[in-house]
Amino acid sequence: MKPADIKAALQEAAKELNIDKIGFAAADPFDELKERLRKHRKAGYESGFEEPDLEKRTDPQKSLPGARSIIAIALAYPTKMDNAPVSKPGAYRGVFCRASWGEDYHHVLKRKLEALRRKLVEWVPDAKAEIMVDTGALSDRAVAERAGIGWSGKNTSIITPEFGSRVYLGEMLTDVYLPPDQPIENACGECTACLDACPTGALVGPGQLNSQACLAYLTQTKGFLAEEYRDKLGNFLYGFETCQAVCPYNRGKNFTHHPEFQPEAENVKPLLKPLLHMSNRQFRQRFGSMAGSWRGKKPIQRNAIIALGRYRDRTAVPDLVRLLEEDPRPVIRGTAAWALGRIGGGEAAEALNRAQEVEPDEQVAVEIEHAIEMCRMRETADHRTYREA
Ligand code: B12
Ligand code: SF4
Repeated sequence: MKPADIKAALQEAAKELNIDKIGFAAADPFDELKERLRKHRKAGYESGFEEPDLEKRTDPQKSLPGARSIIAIALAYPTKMDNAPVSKPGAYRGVFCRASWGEDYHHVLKRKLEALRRKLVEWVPDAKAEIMVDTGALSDRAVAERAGIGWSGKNTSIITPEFGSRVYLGEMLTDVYLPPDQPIENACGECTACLDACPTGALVGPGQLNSQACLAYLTQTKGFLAEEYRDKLGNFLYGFETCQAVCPYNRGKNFTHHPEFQPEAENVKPLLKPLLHMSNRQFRQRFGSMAGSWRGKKPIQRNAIIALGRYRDRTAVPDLVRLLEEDPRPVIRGTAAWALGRIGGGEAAEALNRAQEVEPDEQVAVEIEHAIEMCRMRETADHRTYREA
């Protein structure tokens, strides 16, 4: 088969496989990206989740010697949920970002790419191919950009004219030559909605993200969340969305044609309190098939505690006291102390005072001290309001 015919056949196969976009790029080195990545690293903007070897990140030959083409795909995911459960006092809920709705996208995209690989091998029996979705060495966005899937937005996401930026990306490197597509023009124009809306200023410039300040990243860390970010997290348990939510290219978009990405409402918007005492097994059973489970239960529980503190949910005090007194993980005890300080009241204050006597961990002890101070300030404020009323 001629290269153009193989390409056309792959495009046809992609339609049958319910792949929303397919694009083709040359497997040349990503020299411009390499320079950007160097600067990104030097500035301390990396998240640590990226492939560390910049040669591997930018030279497809390192992943597949002899690579000539890259086949890039994109799948759109939904943004709206039918019958979303409502968060209410005493029964507050957290949320997983939309990129974690339904089945883990890594599996879904890999299955589609495997099916494309099987087709390719039918037509070119000795074809070599290497599939990547998120965890591969290459920058999925740089590949998608070169293959004409979308442009690289000021929020750093790939934006497709048809589906906006709520698309997952994946690619297949191959040693088969396939005629490349052209990149599409950047259509952000004068808009700066994402830069203006980012609550932490993590978007330090158009297309440049300081991951260390990005709430999407911070929801995934396992240590203490710096206090300055706790109020900005809202009720997010995993990932964050503001720079996508405000983008005009996402307005009104909701694609529901991939049954795999349909969310299980109770799992993507779970009640917060029951999350606090889950065993590892319960966590895996309930959340294990979602992309948002990859860092384990600790960050999710820490974020749930923060959300309860922010909601000032008094009904959560007994659960938080139990964590403060019994949980073996300092991050969980310390964050529970913060939440108790936020909620305040006699029961919280007494538990904090008791914990102060016995807490062995230095960082947790500092959190407890701050929390006691918060309780005092709250009490004084409440008294003042009472006297003035
Ligand atoms: C590390 C990582 C993160 C980190 C860092 C993100 C970042 N912007 O760098 C954190 C944890 C914060 C994160 C968050 C999210 N992520 Co993420 N993440 C990745 C991962 C594994 C590597 C990205 C990376 O290397 N970043 C370093 C930067 C420098 O490289 P890059 O983003 O690839 O580079 C592009 C642009 O940033 C731009 N660029 C870079 N430097 C510069 C400099 C200038 C001057 C300019 C103009 C442009 C520019 O050019 C590159 C080509 O487009 C990729 C998967 C992969 N293997 O590529 C997924 C990936 C980027 N993530 C994805 C998703 C869905 C998300 C979230 C939406 C999830 C969520 N809701 O929380 C958020 C979005 C936050 C955001 N604005 O990026 C998708 C993006 C899909 C899309 N449409 O773009 C990817 C591709 C996974 C996938 N296969 O679908 N992610
Ligand atoms: S919000 Fe505006 S500037 Fe940001 S990515 Fe979307 S169109 Fe581009």
